[in-house]
Amino acid sequence: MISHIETYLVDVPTIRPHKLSVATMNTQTLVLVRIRCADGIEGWGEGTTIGGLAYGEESPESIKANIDTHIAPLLVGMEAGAVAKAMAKVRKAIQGNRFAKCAIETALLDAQGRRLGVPVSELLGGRVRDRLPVAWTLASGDTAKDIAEAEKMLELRRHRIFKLKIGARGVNDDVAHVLAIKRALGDAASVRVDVNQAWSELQAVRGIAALQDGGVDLVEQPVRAENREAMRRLARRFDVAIMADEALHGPVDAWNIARIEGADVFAVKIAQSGGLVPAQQVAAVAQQAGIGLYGGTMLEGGIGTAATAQLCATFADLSWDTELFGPLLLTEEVLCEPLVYRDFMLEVPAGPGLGVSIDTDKLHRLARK
Ligand code: MUC
Ligand code: MG
Repeated sequence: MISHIETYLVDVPTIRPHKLSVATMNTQTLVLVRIRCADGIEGWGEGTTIGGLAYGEESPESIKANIDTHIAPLLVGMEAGAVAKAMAKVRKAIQGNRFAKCAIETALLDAQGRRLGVPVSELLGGRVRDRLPVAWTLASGDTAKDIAEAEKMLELRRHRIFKLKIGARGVNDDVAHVLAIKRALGDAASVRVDVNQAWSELQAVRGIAALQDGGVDLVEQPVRAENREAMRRLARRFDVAIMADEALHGPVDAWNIARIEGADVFAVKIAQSGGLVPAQQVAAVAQQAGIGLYGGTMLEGGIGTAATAQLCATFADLSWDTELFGPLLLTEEVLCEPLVYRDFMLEVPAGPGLGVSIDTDKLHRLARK
């Protein structure tokens, strides 16, 4: 039986400013959920977002408040092992709030995996891989600093895929910045960009043409999420891969984008999709439609990152890798044992549930009072 649901906000400074077109992050606020069950088992989940309300329509505070006030009371007293039943109740009673739902579903699956002695990947059908390639985001805002950072990552054998955050400056300045980095790194690295919706369609046509010529491999969410027709036209016009991110709020969006051939690649995000199971459905739509998969992040800490890793481990085809580097951008760790990044890969935890354990003393010290 589900007996208690607790939520925590944890403000963690980033290792350097992280500049996106929509926000500059100096701290990240982790939203963590603990579900305690009457059989003594507990599960952890995460529903972390980016930049307050700058990125999505849920804020850390709204996620916490809506779990505490509206979702937890629906679940307390329900059978803890009946995860699908619990989530069906939540999805029927609660509109939207996908990040909150993701945190809850993750915690229930973590608890159930522990109960059964299997990793969450096995509850999702079983893993086909134990290691995931991990991209790093260059977003210091300075070309020379970004090049030095990328070179360090290559030398450490931590990352050889780099995603550049653009869209805050003019198109020409952004293109010059990206191409300088691509020239410096050469064929040793895959260079990709994320515009975070900042371009008009005309700016996108100009920007993508230059990026494609310069050897960039992928362009993420160049235009507004709602502008699916523009995404379709860009995907048809260019050979370089066009990826949908903010446009994907779960399986129905995935279906509607796939139907019009509105992207070449989907960034699969568990929180944006509303949980691990809907995210798996997003991936299923993509695979049936011949759309490539990429394991996306909301710059979560270790819990959300482990959860996405458990899901990505079940994807038969993960042609565009992952960006599960969230914990590496943060100055504090809430896991007892950090996730293992080695040889350009993240190792998918092998233990029961998410395969990670939480340092609760540290969490209580760091949590917002
Ligand atoms: C996004 O839009 O993809 C993921 C990596 C990163 O640096 O920012 C995010 C959000
Ligand atoms: Mg993105």
